[in-house]
Parts: sequence; structure tokens; C-alpha cells
Amino acid sequence: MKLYAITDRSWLKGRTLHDVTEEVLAAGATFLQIREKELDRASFLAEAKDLAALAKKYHVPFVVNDDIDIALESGADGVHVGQSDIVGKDVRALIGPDKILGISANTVETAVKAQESGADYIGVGAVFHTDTKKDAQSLTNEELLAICKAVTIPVVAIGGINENNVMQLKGSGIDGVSVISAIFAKEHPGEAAKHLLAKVEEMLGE
Ligand code: TZP
Ligand code: MG
Repeated sequence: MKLYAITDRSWLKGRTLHDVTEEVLAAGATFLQIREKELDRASFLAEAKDLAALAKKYHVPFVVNDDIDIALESGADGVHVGQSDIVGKDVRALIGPDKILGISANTVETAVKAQESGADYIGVGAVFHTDTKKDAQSLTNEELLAICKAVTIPVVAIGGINENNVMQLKGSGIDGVSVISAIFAKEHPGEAAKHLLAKVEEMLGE
């Protein structure tokens, strides 16, 4: 959970998702999520299969954002879903007991509920301002602390996190940080990941 990287093809600048992601994994990202909001299904599946194999090569857990079928078909280790994706659904039952289930939450109530419905970890945010997800709801530091206290599964913070503000999360109880632009929007995503990982380790007191 230390450095949970989420892909974003809008920053690729002519490079392939495979290439950039490999650079990020080689630099030490500890968890990988593919997040595709606009890709057609066939391309999404192909990219997910490709990244699933890549993540395996680096021994990094790999999950698919939102799409349970693509998660299962691609050979991913699991799926990450938001509150709106789980309404009326038992995702744990759909994916089986062995797949990783990540759920987004930004209140104590939804975090506890996520844990009860079989989540392996919770993504909490947005902890800082972000331009990446326009409808991201924000969260106070107190709420983040309360969520970390209320659940026993790992908590990963998300939203606007970068190497300049990550130290502000010290002592919150999080297990790691999840980032998109702090890695993928950078000229050298591998170097960015490496620096950020060092900062996260400092923040976690390692
Ligand atoms: N969920 C809450 S904030 C966010 C998501 C997917 C966006 C995170 O992107 P960035 O670029 O790390 O702020
Ligand atoms: Mg979602």
C-alpha cells in the first residue's frame, strides 16, 4: 500500500501505457490500478491483460478500477470500486473470496460498511485538492484520522498527494498513498515514483 499507482492515459505524451507503467513499477511502486474512463471495452480488456502480466513480473498486486468483469477476465488480482459502483451489489460474492477488493470511502460509516462487505483495503479521499477527478469529495484531516481508527484493514489516502504535501499525512494512520498525476503527469514518471516512495517511507516513519 505504500505507493499505490493509478494509471492515466491522458498523460502518456505518445508513449505506451505499458512503457510508462513498467518504468513506474521498476521504480518501486508497490500496488497498481488501471483506471480507464473512456476506453472501449475491447481495448480496456487488452490493456488490463497487458498490465496484469506486467504487474506479475514485478510482483506487484494489480486491480482494475470499476469493471468487475474486466478484472476477472484480465487475470487481475482484484477490483477497486467506488460507493456508486457497489449500490445493490455484493462485489465480494461476485469476485469470490480470493480476489483483492478495494472500496473507496470518505466517511467512517461507509468505511466500516466497506470493511463489513469484505473489502481488503479502503481508499480514502480526496485528502487534498485535485484536478484529476472533478467530482471528488473532500475530507478533513479529522475524518481521515477517524476512518483509520474505525477500520482494521489497510487505508490508502488519495487525492492531490505529491512529494511536497505527503508529509502532512504523517500520523494519520494511513498505510500508504495512492496517486495519479504525481507520477503519470510527470516528465519522468519513474523518477517521480522513486522520489515519492522515499517521501512516503519517511512519512510512515520507515
Ligand atoms: N479519487 C479520489 S481523488 C482521485 C480519485 C481517483 C484522483 C487522484 O488523482 P491525483 O492526480 O493523484 O490527485
Ligand atoms: Mg468508480
